[in-house]
Amino acid sequence: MKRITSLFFIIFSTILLAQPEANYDETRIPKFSVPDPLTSFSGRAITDTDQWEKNRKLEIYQFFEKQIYGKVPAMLDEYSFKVIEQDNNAFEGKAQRKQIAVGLKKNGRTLNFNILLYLPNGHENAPVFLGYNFHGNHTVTNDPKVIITEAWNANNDDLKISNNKATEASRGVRTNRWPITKMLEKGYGLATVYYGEIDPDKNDFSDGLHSLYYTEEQTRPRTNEWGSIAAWAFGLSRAMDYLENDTNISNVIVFGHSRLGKAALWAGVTDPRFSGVISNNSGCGGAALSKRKYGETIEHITTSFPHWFSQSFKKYSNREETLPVDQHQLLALIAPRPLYVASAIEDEWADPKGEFLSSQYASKVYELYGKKGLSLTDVHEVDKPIQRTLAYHMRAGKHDVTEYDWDQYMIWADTFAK
Ligand code: GTR
Repeated sequence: MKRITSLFFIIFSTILLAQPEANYDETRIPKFSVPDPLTSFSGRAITDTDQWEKNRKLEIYQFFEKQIYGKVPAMLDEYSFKVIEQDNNAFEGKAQRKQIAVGLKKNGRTLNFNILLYLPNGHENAPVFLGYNFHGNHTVTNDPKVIITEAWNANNDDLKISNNKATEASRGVRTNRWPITKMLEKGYGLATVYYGEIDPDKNDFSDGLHSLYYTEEQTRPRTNEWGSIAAWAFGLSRAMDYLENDTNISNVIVFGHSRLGKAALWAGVTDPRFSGVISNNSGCGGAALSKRKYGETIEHITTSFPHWFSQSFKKYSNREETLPVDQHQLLALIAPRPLYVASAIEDEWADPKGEFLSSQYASKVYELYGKKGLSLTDVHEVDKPIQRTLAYHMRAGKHDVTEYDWDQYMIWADTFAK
């Protein structure tokens, strides 16, 4: 009997979790029209930045806010910052290291997260990259002083994380994604936060930032309220609250890879204090067009990660044609601030071409401000970065963040952040 029950369970869960196959064939992409960033939902043409800002930008923003990422229900009651560790001679004298404890308070409940900050010595007023890491601040460097996170962590054998807890064993396991010495030598600082301290990445709303806001009977956000991406974006803004008051920092460029690239884009849209935004391989629900249905689709993403978005986003699963917006308009909401979209040619799941087209279609809005983006005649080629105010590159290789990516970001940031 036990065996029959477990057989049923296996069959049932396979049916439930079955994902449609992804399409990787350009000839099978549905015919679709790209919603024009410069024509309002009511059909009016937008011809200047004033009309864009007062009307069109707002209606696009509100759509993404309610239907896709979800609304932040309210501001916090209180927040606090405390430098809990500092060393002015970190990284062989190249950097000042600070670890800052941030406390967020709502309805008498609190959530704490730590910012790890390195600032380049010898540069008085440095630009800083702010980006989440996937497994803890201690994974981005071998620096023995970096505090190990206590928060829930996704198990990963390669990164030596088990029992959902980070330990000393995972110190420095992700240094490949964070060329900190190079950043410091080039006059950039780095601020990083473990995203799991804001909201653990699991389909469970009982913990993390969301839970601070609940009324007594509430167990999850309301229909149009925030999923995890919006919560992570909110966390980036709270880190910014500290960084903007550090007199050694000139400006902050928000960065993110993959799911954290989606969060970086939404943070860039919702918080104009970020002077630049970098989306590294953000794919579906990030920089890639949804209507192409190439690689990961809304159906895939809302099935595997139902907690990432507003519950309303599911309505568009397999009904992309009914979406009055697409992700190029998310990019356009960042204009005229510098934006870098990066893909990797083997990262087909994230649809590199969809990210390139999205960058091209967003560029209209940059042009409205007299800024340069991608033109419709630009070609999509490997390792040929196109660096304008809206910049793009497609790197050789897989879904990852590499030194090549950072080299491009720094060349580009040199043009506006210093
Ligand atoms: C994948 C997901 C992608 C991307 C990626 C990541 O499983 O389907 O949208 O976010 O995870 O974050 O590494």
